[in-house]
Amino acid sequence: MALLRFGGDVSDTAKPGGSASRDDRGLLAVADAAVALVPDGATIGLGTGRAAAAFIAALGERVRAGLRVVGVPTSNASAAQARTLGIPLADLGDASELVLTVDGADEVAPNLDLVKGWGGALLRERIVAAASQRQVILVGPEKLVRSLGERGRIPLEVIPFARALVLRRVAALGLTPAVRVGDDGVTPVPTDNGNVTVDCTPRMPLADPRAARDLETELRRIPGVVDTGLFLGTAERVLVGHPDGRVDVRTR
Ligand code: A5P
Repeated sequence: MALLRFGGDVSDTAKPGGSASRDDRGLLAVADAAVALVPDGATIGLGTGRAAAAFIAALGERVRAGLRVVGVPTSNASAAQARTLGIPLADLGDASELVLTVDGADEVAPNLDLVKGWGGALLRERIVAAASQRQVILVGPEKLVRSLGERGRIPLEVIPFARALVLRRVAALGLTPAVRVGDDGVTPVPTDNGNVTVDCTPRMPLADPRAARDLETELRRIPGVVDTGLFLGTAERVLVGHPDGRVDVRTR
C-alpha cells in the first residue's frame, strides 16, 4: 500500500499549527493586510497552517488592542493558538454568519482555483469557508502555479473504512495515491475528524480549470471520499506576500 510520511515529503510548513518565522516578511505582511479586512464585531473563520497561524497571531494583537471579534477555527491547532492569544471562539453551529474566512493554500491557479489540505484540515476549511461570505487566501509566491497539480499532491479526506477502495479507484483514475502517515512511516495521520488523508499525485498538472472540475467530480464520486483539496471557485481574493514585504492582491 502506498504511504506518504507526514514528517518527510510533506512540507513542515504545511503542518497544522505551523508558525511563521519573524523573518518571513511576506507572510507577516499578508497577515497584517488580512487583519485590516476584519470589521469590528465580526465573526470570522480561522484557517489552518503557517499563513493562517501568522494571521491568527496578528489578529491576537488587534484583539489585545480592543478589536472585538469571534473566531470559528478550522482545526484543533488553530483553536489552541487562538485560545492562547485570547481570541474568543465559537462553534460553527453557534456562530452568526461569518463575514470572511482567512486561510492559506498549497496552490493558487491564475483563476484563483486552489489546492488545499497539505496541512490536513481541508474538510473543516471547506465547511467554514462555505459558511462565510468570502474566503481570503494568504500565500507566498511559491504557491502560484499555472495549473493545479503542478506542485504535486491533491489531498482527499477519506473515511478509514473506505481506504483500500479509495486507493484503488484513485489509481484507476490515473493518479498515484498515498495514505499520509506519521514519522513512524506506517501509522496514518488522523484528521481532526478521525479520518485519514490520501494524497493523490497526478501524472501531470491538470490541463485547465475544466480538467480540475472534472477530476473533482470523479474524486467525489468515490464512496468514502468525504472531501477533496480542490477548492474551485471558493476564493474571493488571494493576498500574495513577497519576501521583501510587498503584498499583491488578486481578486476573482
Ligand atoms: C491546511 O489543511 C491547508 O489547507 C493549509 O491551508 C495549506 O496547506 C497551506 O498551509 P501553509 O500556509 O502552512 O503553507
